[in-house]
Amino acid sequence: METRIAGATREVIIGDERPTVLIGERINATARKSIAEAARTGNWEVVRREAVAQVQAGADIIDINMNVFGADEVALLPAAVRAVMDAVDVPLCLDSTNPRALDAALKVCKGRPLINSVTGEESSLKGILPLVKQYGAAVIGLTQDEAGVAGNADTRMAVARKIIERARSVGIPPEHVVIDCLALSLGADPASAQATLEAIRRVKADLGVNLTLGASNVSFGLPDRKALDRTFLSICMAAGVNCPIVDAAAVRQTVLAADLILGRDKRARRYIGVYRERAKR
Ligand code: THG
Repeated sequence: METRIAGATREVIIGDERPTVLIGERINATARKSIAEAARTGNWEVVRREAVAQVQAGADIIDINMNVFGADEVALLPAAVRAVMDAVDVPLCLDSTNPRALDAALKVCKGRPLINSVTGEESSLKGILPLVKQYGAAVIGLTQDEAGVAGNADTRMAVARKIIERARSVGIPPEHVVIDCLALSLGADPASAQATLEAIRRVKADLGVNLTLGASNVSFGLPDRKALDRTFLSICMAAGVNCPIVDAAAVRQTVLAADLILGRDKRARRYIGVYRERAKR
């Protein structure tokens, strides 16, 4: 199955036979103080620079999260979209659960973005899917619902299936739905990574859709986070994740290596190409 995402001039195709697509996570006002501060003060130069740096580091799509406590996301999200589109031409991933903020951002966003995200909750399905349909966008479906983050692989599968079916019922094809099986902190529950992996394998085998993951969630509260993140990401890629949400600079080498090992980099073209580029600098 292939998911086509597009920016103003550039298309990105997500698919199992293809190199892994990296969604750059660093323009996130919820997770990063420097971005929250830039958003609050309207310092969009910081956001533009972060977009350029991520694309140079290998990000294929740029995630934008403008959910700052006490600020107006309906104004900030479209402003950030404009800033990022000024700086780079890659497709965007609009990271918001607020339908009004998404609608305002979709109005100014060029190409076919990814909306991040919808869940299995009724209110989310009703609020988000009509926007996905109206703008011809693609959407990330999180495997969580009214009962919370779905615990085992069975319940996560059921939520994924529900989101895909509901999307289909309003005219959104399965290739426009990318599922996130949700990584949780290994520190909080040592069994959580295996539950995520099992869900990834099941969703891939039974539903065949493309899969994203915010893989760095596994390392919260643990030492040597980078090693844990990289190792977990590689294992998730082998299980079926093909468009993770990541710090591109931190994981690029791991992803290039894993793609080569997993047969997603024919004749090692990308692996060797990136090495040659680096050697020139
Ligand atoms: N799934 C989906 N979307 C997501 C997530 C997911 N979006 C948000 C998040 N999870 C992924 N994005 C980020 C962005 C930034 C950071 C982590 C995840 C980050 N974290 C630093 C840390 O954890 O140490 C914060 C420190 C700082 O201020 O720099 O940077 O799972 N679909």
